[in-house]
Amino acid sequence: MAYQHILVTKIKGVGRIQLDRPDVLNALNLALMDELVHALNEMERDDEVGCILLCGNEHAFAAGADIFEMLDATTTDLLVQDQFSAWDRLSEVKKPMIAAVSGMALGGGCELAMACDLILAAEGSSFGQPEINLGVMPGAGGTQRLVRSVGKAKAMEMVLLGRPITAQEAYRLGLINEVVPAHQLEEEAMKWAQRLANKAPLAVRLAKESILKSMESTLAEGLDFEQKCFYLLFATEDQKEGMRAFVEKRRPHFHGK
Ligand code: CO8
Repeated sequence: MAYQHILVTKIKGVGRIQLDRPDVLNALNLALMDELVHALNEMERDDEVGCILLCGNEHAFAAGADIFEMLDATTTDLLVQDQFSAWDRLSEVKKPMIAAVSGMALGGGCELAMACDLILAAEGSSFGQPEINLGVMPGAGGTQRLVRSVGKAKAMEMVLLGRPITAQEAYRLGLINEVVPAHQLEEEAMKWAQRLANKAPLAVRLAKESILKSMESTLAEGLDFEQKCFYLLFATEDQKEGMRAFVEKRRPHFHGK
């Protein structure tokens, strides 16, 4: 597939997807979301990709869903277009995903970052859910994932008042993992991604699944799931390799088996 709204590259085990609609601050239109899902599906199937890195440009990660596309949409249009199936697919990605945010991550942009597993942000970037100012509300996780990260009070402030927060504030609140100088974002995000890509893929996959499970289960159910995943990993060659490498005092070489 020839992509028009994203740039896709593969660098040392990292599948990098750059949102590329710079003229509209990477507004997420239907075509871009389709391409994103297509690229993610390809990367899920690609054994050489151990981690997916999602980024925008220096001015914007993404300024939200494309308002021009939604302006005249009816409820029926939205139902027929089934836009949220693309977003649902994002939540199902098994490989780890890192968002590298520079500039604005607003509305669907903030929701896209939150659908990733780790978020690194450049100094000066901002996160927000301004949909209320358009007479609507977040629709792709902004009232659900956000509250789980920043708590009810701040989520209410961000969603009801549409007030964005800075990267530093997002870091203090636990929404993101690290704030770095803007000129170091790409390098730092790639370092994190490559580090992740070198871990045992099946252990990463099940650990990710287990952490996400905790958001939707009771503690007892979550602990049960975690234990089953732990047992499962003892069926992998990577478990033997990881522990053997430790006792032999050498670096492990994982193969995802
Ligand atoms: N959609 C379409 N175009 C956009 C968007 C957008 N979300 N944001 C910016 N643009 C365009 C502008 O129209 C402008 O285009 P042009 O140059 O042709 O006039 C260009 O990008 C640059 O924007 P500005 O001139 O406005 O740049 P500023 O630096 O002055 O302002 C802002 C930047 C503050 C980000 C401003 O552009 C803005 O407020 N944008 C809208 C942000 C917003 O409200 N986002 C939420 C959108 S709704 C949403 O995300 C719902 C998600 C639900 C899930 C989706 C599934 C359906």
